[in-house]
Amino acid sequence: LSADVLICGAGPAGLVLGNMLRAEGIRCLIVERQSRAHVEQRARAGFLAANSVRILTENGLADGLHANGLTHDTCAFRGDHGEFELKYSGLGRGEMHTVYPQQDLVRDLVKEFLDRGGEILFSTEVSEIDAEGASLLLGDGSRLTGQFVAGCDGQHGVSRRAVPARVYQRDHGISWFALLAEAGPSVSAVLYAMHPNGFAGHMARNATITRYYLQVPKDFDPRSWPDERIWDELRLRMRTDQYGPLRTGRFVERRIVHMTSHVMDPIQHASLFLAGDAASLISPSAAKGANLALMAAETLAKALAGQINLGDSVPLKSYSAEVLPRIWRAQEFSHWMINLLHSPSGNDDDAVFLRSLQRARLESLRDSRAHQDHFAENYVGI
Ligand code: RFL
Repeated sequence: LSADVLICGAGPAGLVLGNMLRAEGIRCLIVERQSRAHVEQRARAGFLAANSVRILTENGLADGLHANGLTHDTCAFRGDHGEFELKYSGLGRGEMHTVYPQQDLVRDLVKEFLDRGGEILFSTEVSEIDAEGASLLLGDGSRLTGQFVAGCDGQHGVSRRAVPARVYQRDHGISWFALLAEAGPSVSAVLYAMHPNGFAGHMARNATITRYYLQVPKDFDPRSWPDERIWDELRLRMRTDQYGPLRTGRFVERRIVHMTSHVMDPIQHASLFLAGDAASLISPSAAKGANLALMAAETLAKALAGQINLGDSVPLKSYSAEVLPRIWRAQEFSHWMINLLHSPSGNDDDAVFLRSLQRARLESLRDSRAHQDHFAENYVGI
């Protein structure tokens, strides 16, 4: 086995990078801890920004997405202020989302990478990365060496440890109970509901699957509530008595997602370059993670191709400086969304103060066209 670029991790970042490198004739090998079946079934993201759709389309990776993805362009905010909708395809840069489940995208990308002559070692764990030597130490003690290594192994991977960087992180102190229900959409918009019990979200995936979120205490046990208890809480927070019922169905996924963010700086060291959740973890409040992963993968692929095929070292040297400002823009918006969607309960001055700010923020978004344009640009943009 030999390759110019060794890629650790077959998520969206590693697979887009691998496909783009193969299109440039660069030999690359992906090492993935999980089995092929596992990565092709792992439900996570769904909302792809216009920039992600562009990257996939320009690189011949969007056939499945164009055939089966659904465009989405409206979000709604519901609370004791009432309800308002923002049709963001008519705001800001006029962009929309394409909803395409991450596991379907991963399945398409794996197939295409193999068709392009790439190699993937599935069910193979990387236990250590040597950034200076451009090599991966595998779980069985063997070693793979290339010219460059791409760390695309997500938030719990090993590549982050091989970069001597500062890590800026923040625990937002908020947890979401993330659910996937076998139920069609109850409203056509992405719905953000604010309630004294906490935030609730509704994001349709397709005609039969809907993602729901419920803000819960940090130590919440996802098995502690029977289905009916969950539906009751969703109905209450989404004020269905006022706005109409929810379509219900079996929950096929229940997991807890803690709102944490981290950014490494720099995201490169010697021959190792990080992309995706390995470089920065973003809270899912604004659905940016997979989109940032694709943005970094595209930038890195071009930089590596420039170096390997043309001997141009400039883009690779400035990879970190190129990508980090875009990561921070997304982090800033995500952080703003967290403050928009969550507020403390209770009646002490501090809680009432923060709830009043939340309300003012919502009213500004409801009433100001300039604010709506700014929101739309950041909500769909990367
Ligand atoms: P991934 O997808 O985690 O892939 C990393 C891969 O590396 C493998 N790996 C290793 N392989 C070998 N050796 C090791 N030592 C390894 N350690 C790890 C893993 O098995 C895995 O296959 O990272 P990548 O490519 O950076 O992609 C990031 C995205 O997956 C992530 O940001 C998004 O899923 C976040 N996210 C969302 N992003 C969006 O853009 N839009 C959304 O609507 C959205 N919804 C979500 C989300 C994330 C969620 N969860 C589960 C946190 C909804 C949820 C509930």
